[in-house]
Amino acid sequence: MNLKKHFVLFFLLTLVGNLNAQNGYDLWLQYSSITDSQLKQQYTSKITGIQVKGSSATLNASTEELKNAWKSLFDTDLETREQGSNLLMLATEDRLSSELQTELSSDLESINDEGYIIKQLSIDEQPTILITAKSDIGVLYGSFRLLKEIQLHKDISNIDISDSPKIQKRVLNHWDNLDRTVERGYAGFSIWDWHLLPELIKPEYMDYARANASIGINGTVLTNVNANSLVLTEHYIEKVKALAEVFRPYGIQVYLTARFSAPLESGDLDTADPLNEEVRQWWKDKADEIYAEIPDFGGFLVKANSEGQPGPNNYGRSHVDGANMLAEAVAPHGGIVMWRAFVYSEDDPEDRAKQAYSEFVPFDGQFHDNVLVQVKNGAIDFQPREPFHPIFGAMPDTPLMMEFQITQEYLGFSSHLVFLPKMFEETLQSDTYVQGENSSVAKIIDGTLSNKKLTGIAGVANIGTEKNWTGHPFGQANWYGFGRLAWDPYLDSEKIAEDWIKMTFTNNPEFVQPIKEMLLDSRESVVKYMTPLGLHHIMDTGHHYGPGPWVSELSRPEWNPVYYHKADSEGVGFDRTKSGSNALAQYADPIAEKYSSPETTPEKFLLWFHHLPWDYEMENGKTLWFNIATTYQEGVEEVQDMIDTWEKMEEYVDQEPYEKVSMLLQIQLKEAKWWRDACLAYFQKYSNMELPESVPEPEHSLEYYKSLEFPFAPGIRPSWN
Ligand code: BDP
Repeated sequence: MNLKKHFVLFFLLTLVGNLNAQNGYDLWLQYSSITDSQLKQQYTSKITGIQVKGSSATLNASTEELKNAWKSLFDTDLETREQGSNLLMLATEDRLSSELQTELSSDLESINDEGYIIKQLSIDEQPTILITAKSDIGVLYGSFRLLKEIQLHKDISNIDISDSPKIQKRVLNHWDNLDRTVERGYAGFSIWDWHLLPELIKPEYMDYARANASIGINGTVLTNVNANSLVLTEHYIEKVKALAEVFRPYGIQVYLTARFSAPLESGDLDTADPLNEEVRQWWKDKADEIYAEIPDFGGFLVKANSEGQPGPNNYGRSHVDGANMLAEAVAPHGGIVMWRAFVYSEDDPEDRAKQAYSEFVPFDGQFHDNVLVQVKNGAIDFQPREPFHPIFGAMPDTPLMMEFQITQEYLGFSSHLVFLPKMFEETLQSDTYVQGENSSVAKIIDGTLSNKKLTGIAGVANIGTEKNWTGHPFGQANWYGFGRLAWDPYLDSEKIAEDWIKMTFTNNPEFVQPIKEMLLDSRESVVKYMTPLGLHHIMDTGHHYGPGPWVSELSRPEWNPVYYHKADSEGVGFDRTKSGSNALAQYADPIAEKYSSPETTPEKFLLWFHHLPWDYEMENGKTLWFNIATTYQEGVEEVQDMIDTWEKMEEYVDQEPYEKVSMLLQIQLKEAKWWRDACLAYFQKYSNMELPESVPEPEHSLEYYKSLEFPFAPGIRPSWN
């Protein structure tokens, strides 16, 4: 190639690289060029080439990742070499010499099948950095970890890291429909281009897999929980297979949602009764058919008898009957069933917060070994703040899988900057007290509290066809943070924030410090301007965009916000103590006891558990009304603080994300004010009290806020099947 051509190519490649950096496509895998000469010298002298023992698609993926990253970080090639000093060696444990295996025996014992060791050693008297593991996937995870250390500018001179995931099934749940709409999706359409699969394999599929593997996610449910049985037909299984093949080298298993009435809808049978032999056989045959094409298929996720979805109850059977039937179908192939506990009924007058517990807890111990019961973090529905779901801890003989929502259905869609790992951490670290102190939700999820073999965690994805995957550039942090917590549910959200900022933007402390604080505070701000002091589910109905505390006329009582706040001239809040629904009794002591009185209930959960008079005196000596109003106001002011912080950051960020975030923050401010004004205008009707001086009068009348309609708000349920 002549010099001129070479130059043009190089220029184009750099341009493409930069464009990706600017539009956010590369996520936290930016591999930004390390210009500090000392740092660069440290890395490039410690690692002068790569040696790979063995070969497999996963090892190739690891090598490719390292080589591409090297080029981008250091603008040099990481060449494959068979011998020499200062090599990076990739090898699974069985390919190590017996001396090395002995030397590393205690390290190797400390990791599990997906774990890894990264260690500076002398191999054949040559200084070497070794990445080893029990499996190829462990080596891939180790490769990403090494790259993370470099992206964080860590010293690797005496590197010695070993790590393993604490939870087995670390899964994204896509609520993606076959027509490519995404239920509760705010980042464009579904990335799965079903129509053009299996032939057209988009580069995004591989980059999706890389991104997930880099944070340890090892499963993806491709389809919406409000499922369409078509995905189980031969035509679609072929498409699913094509995706599975792209994901396989990255250790990602595919799962599908199973519509319970599929045997009926396929036209094969006239019932879906789980105790009917033909139905049981139908599912076995279906599982065999899928596994014949996709031998590492993960299994099924099921939403049954919930919000109109069909299920075993339609035939007078129980959730156990339904789940175990499917479990038997996938068991011979090593598959699992994730059976959701998100159930509540319009005909049941019982407090919605109690229903899932009442229905599922009696089934404890009755599910087959390959069933995980998937439970949302809170008992209502992915609210900005909820106490942990009381099922956690109440089913010690059943593996429970956590379900978080990464997509921001109830937290401002993709226009609000909210760092969710802070919220996930709050749930995971909550003490359930079911076996005395230190019985955290994390310990239930990772199986250590009651010795569970099968463990899992799911996050409802916020990914779509937007160039930067998540719409809001900071939405990426929520995907990233979910993955990190799925790997280690004890991780500090501050650490997650810091790593993400550095890998995505820059290591410059002038940027990292203020932005980290902004992220960590952002979750509390959204709680303040949407649902302070334990209020919940007062979003406008259907799309859940904006405030709608006045909505009262929907046919299902528990779909109306008035059901949840119960504001009247006497006061506000849901009495879940003995004098009310007694949902509190579903929690262990000392929670049940402590929260039974408003004085000893944490103020963040006050109106979740108590209906209190507007002039109830709070800890600060002011009335409840005063505190509601000033908290809304604080929320608004904190968004203004975020804007002030961001404005100082222009020099550290590329223009495109800088401007996008600036504009989105303005939307967030406008909507925070809307929340404050609409909610206070509404609640004031009942409190009949003046607004505190520090809180401005609502900009418009209550009638105005009530009249707003958003028929085309994104993410709305397009169809239920
Ligand atoms: C609710 C969503 C709805 C989901 C449901 C679920 O509004 O779109 O189908 O959760 O989790 O929050 O099944």
